[in-house]
Amino acid sequence: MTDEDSADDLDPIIEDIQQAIIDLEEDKTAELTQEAIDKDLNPLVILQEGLTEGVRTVGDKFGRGEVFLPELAMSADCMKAGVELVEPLLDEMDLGDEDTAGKVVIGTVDEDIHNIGKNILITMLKANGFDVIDLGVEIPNEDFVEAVREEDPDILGMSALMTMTMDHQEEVVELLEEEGLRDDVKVMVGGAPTSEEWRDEIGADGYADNADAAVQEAIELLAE
Ligand code: B12
Repeated sequence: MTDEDSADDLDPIIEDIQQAIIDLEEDKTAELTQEAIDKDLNPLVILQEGLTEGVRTVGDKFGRGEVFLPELAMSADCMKAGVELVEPLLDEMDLGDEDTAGKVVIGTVDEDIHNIGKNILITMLKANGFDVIDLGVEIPNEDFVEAVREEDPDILGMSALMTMTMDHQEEVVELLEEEGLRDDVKVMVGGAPTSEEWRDEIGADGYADNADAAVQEAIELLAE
């Protein structure tokens, strides 16, 4: 994203998109997202500042006990309705200058069903020339290790959206070490509770808090 897209001068429609999700209005979210697309706004801004901020606000309310699971599920539906419209544009975005072709195995960790962010990341990785194998959600630690052994990817990506599931990322890194596979693959972690500190603590190689930063990071890791 460029400086022009900074939070200070966001198009008001971006806030309207956030609000439509906070109000749990799926049709309105889709309509406003389409309007933003028609206005030629940067699809990453629509996605990150509009849709993602909206769904995270509902997530925060859920965390504070102000809304419950049905509302959380409705916010996910709103998000998906918007993502569906933005996704074809992400597909056309090529962020890197170089030939980035590398192989990525990615999945959401065990006991965790969140996949919206992972799927957006996959779309953007593919758009940037990566060959991506999506293991899906609730992937047992051993299956990540098995996939590294069988597919020999350049990068293993693990998504974890909950504090109670992020430990699986650490366990997979440990398992890779035990199996003598750790040096064969770069490990990237992501998802709401993760951070650069977490990456360092568990001995992973990469972390990013959104999909375009994740693609940049993947490109950099492959250049190492
Ligand atoms: C939507 C949502 C749901 C939907 C998920 C639908 C789906 N198909 O994914 C539904 C309603 C099903 C759901 C269920 C639950 N949820 Co929920 N959910 C959310 C919410 C609101 C948004 C997540 C999301 O889609 N964000 C939008 C995407 C675009 O952002 P993202 O996921 O962060 O992904 C981006 C980056 O993180 C990064 N990224 C993501 N993955 C990766 C991987 C790599 C390798 C890299 C580099 C980068 C990267 O790039 C992505 C794209 O930009 C979050 C709140 C939050 N703050 O995240 C709660 C949240 C994650 N959920 C939570 C909870 C508790 C649950 C439930 C346990 C609720 C329940 N009582 O049943 C269940 C989980 C069941 C399970 N076993 O997994 C809590 C977790 C609390 C905690 N600290 O652990 C949160 C934080 C809400 C809260 N504040 O309490 N949830």
